[in-house]
Amino acid sequence: MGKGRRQHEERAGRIVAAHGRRVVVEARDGTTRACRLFGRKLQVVCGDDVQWVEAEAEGADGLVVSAGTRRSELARINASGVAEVIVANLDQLVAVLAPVPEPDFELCDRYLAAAEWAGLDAAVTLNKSDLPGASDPGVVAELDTYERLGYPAVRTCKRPEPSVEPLRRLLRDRVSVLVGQSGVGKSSLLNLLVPGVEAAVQEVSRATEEGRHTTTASSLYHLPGDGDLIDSPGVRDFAPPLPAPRDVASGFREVHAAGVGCRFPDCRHDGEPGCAVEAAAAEGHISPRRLTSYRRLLRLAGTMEERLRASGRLRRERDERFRR
Ligand SMILES: Nc1nc2c(ncn2[C@@H]2O[C@H](COP(=O)(O)OP(=O)(O)OP(=O)(O)O)[C@@H](O)[C@H]2O)c(=O)[nH]1
Ligand SMILES: [Zn+2]
Repeated sequence: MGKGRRQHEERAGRIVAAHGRRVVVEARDGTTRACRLFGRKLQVVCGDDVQWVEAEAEGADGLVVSAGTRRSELARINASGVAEVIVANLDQLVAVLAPVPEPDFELCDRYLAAAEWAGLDAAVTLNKSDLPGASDPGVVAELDTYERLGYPAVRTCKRPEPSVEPLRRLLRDRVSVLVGQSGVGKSSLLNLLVPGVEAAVQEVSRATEEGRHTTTASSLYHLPGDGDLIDSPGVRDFAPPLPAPRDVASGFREVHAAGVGCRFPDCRHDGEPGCAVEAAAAEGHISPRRLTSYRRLLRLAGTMEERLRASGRLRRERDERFRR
């Protein structure tokens, strides 16, 4: 600490690891401290900008005293079925697909929609590009569809020679997460992108006092060059909360764009007369598979809304959050 600096001077920092109320703060000078949160009301997640002070607190070296306004939030549905924010100040979501396990494009659509609802950039990577299934015409066609919608689509693999450069370029200068179904190779990609990540994970476990083999903390890793990756078991294959049915379309770029031409302003693009989305699909401008994905999510959102209404939990705030 500099000479004459007051012990309790507030300093700016960023949450680079969080496990409940045990966090690691990175100060502006790049040094990190295990910290606790001041007061019961304060809640932070990985990626939050915070103010902190040096202080001995429950074995930690500092106290986080306040959190700044977030430019974005990524939420998931937790085990109790409630939406909770898991990452703050994210720029980009990268959906990871692979030929094996069989690619779940509907899940990929849902992640891309979650990115749209949260106001994030999104991209797709087909990992395990060394496997023959990576050039399957069906897979190639789906990647083309994503590219035409404006989502960058790259290919990566860890074998026979690691190839992650195209993905690295996408991650430059941004804070990103890698998401996707189990087994597509997210951990393998993280290991290739962040040298020494295993040591970093152990360091976080120590700082947040987790068991070494039960790491559930989320962590922010700096990429060589510029850019950051946030990773945690709760983020990798998170279930994105759904907005109210009328807002689902804003998660599908092509449906949202075509929807301005529908006869009814509140058209849900689900069989209504004069639906411009239906017409665009019939003319081949919208992928039938994407439209099916949209409609499945629309129905799911309807079911969720009814369930929430029945339990009296439907709140206006939730609707506001997804409105664009
Ligand atoms: N052929 C091939 N196999 C890969 C590649 N990347 C990962 N794998 C294999 O795929 C399997 C799953 O990889 P992981 O990195 O554990 O996948 P994950 O997405 O992190 O899986 P979860 O931890 O279950 O979420 C492992 O057996 C890897 O060795 C690749 O580029 N090519
Ligand atoms: Zn319509």
